[in-house]
Amino acid sequence: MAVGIFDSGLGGLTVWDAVQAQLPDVDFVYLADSAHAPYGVRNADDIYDLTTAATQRLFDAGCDLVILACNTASAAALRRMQEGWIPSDKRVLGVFVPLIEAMTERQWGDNSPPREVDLKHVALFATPATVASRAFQRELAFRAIGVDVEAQACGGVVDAIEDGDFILAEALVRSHVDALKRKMPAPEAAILGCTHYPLMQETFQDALGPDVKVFSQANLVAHSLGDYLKRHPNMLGTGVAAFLTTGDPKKVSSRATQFLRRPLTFQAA
Ligand code: DGN
Repeated sequence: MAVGIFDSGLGGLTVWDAVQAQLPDVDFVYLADSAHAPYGVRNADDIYDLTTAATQRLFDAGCDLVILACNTASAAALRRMQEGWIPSDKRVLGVFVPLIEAMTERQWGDNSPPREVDLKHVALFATPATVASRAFQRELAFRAIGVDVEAQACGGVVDAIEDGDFILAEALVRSHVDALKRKMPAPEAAILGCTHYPLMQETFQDALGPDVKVFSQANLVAHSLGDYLKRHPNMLGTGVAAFLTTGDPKKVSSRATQFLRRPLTFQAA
């Protein structure tokens, strides 16, 4: 049994990278829906249709557990998928829960009423679709009260990263951080609410300043999956990974190799 990891493009590789480093005995199938990326500028129905199709592809590839390693898909599609689309013998997890658990220092299964947390001023950096969905704020409100979340839609950053143009990506990140600071001058913490952004984490931290705690999802998701697998040891395999794309495998392999700075070979999905 393999764990499926899905993203519209290459951003989910930051999650896969952290997960496989912490869990070397798990088999993975990674699917990049490169033919339809980026999702961040699409409407919610479109994102739902693409995300269910990609998840089904991962079920068909033998994955009983699929991680939507994409905030845009988690925000626009996961709740709707959980309302009856997911077969009872499969699990689909998003990337918000581990982040909110870390921010609020409480487990998801803890269903006590929302309570005050230490963080009061939080910046959220994400794609336009994730920001428009307000899904992060909605999920956070189930757990915490009194947190002021200021969201900044970071248009263009995913495209620049997917194109391998890190000079443009850095300039865009700095201008989005400046725009955020005009709305919230002194955030205590910042959330990188897009799985592409860990690749720009140093730039975010530098532009925000050393006192801002930056939460990035890759390690948090890995930690949370590790906990899950401790409870489901039957899901352990031999550490094999396959990489699929709906785009051009040659082009995607070369971008992915540049992205993670080690050779990765994608096949047609
Ligand atoms: N990595 C995706 C996310 O976390 O939202 C990017 C989505 C996109 O396609 N723009």
